[in-house]
Amino acid sequence: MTDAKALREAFLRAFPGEKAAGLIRAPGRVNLIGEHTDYYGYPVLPMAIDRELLTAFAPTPDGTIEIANTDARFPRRSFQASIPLKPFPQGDWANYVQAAVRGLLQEGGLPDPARGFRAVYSGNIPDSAGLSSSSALVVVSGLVFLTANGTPYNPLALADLLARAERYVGTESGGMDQAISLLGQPGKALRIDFFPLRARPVSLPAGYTFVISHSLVRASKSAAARSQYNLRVVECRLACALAAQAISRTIGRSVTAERLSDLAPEKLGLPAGQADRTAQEILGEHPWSLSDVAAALRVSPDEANGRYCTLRDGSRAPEPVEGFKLGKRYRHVTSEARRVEQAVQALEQGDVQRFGDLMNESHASCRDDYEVSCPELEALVAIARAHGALGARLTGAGFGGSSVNLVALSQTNQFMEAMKREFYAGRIQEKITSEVLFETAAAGGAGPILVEEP
Ligand code: NG1
Repeated sequence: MTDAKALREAFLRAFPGEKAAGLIRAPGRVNLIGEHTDYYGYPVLPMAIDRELLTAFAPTPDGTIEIANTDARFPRRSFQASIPLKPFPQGDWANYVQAAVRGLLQEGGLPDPARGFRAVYSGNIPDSAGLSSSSALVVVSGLVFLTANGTPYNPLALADLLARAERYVGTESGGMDQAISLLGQPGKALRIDFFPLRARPVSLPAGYTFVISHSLVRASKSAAARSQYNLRVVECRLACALAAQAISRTIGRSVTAERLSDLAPEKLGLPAGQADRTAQEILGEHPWSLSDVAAALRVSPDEANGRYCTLRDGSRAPEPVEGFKLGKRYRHVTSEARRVEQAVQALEQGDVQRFGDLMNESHASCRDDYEVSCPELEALVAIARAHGALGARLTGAGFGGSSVNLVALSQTNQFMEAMKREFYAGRIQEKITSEVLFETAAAGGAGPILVEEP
């Protein structure tokens, strides 16, 4: 249910005698290209989608935050708009609301304690699908909290703040999702750059559409997918330290790099390819143990563990049995960053086939070098390409979730039928719904959709 009238009624049922003061929406997103690049400071190219999370809310003067959801899987919760906030058990939906509230109390200039709110949430973004339902929840909650306190905001600064805020939930994520949810533009993708956050609209080709298809493997950020995601972040921190050391040696001056994008040739003032070759040479193709990395960096394994493997919550990412695959991870991130540049160029030149080819190359790199695909996603992209998709790739963090397919508008129906027949029919008994297979259009960013008299 994302109908505004129905949501106002749901608010009345959840909070009898009270009337919603306003409605706010935040869209999900699909990332077209630039996967696992945001947390290293490299660009991404997502678009906001016409699936959204909607909330009806009213401020509370006493700082109480009380939230309900029209989806029965998400139980009613309440807490106070004041630090410290006691988190709910891991995986609880209210933790995402708390993340926004905590972020704004700590960095957003809101008084502590602040005014709270009562809110009913309702949405149609499939969850655990790589479509950022979690960030839509953080963004919409942040906007409700700001509105309840009458605090104005700058969307770019807010996107930055909410990206940091969402990390409280436990993923060492980048800033793509919150930015696109807040800044999305109808009919456009956004090229988003980080450190500092910037966004530039890129027109999408007329006569084509994006179809999203779920692999039926849930990519839940509260489970195994989260530790895999965090492990990739750690691997790239290790790759970055080793590469910076090797590049410093080669060019005879010390290079400090906080993230892989600090080693981009234009930042180092080096000819294209030189730093990359040095990095690739030191990282090699072999897996690394933590003690190998520590020895190469001339620090103790304990120090390397503390410095590079520590996650935001203070825990340490465990060393994988098969070792850290640093060369492969580095190659994915740097080649994907180049593909984003080329993809933007292709779109600007109206070269749709080139854009599709880059989507396919991105998928191969996510599968072979970053190792975030799975058999179901492989089956999906193969079927998609065999039935007319110009480009088909996993989208979002991977490990399940969805793929995104670039399809000519004239072939959409045929394409969807083929996907139903060849992928879904053998896997789901019930009706194949628009939860798992749907065409989407680029939507506008989050904001109020209606303000009623309080
Ligand atoms: P998903 O899991 O698709 O919402 C995650 C990260 C992004 C980005 C992508 C991979 C969160 C909230 N978001 O997106 O920042 O790193 O993976 O490109 O974890």
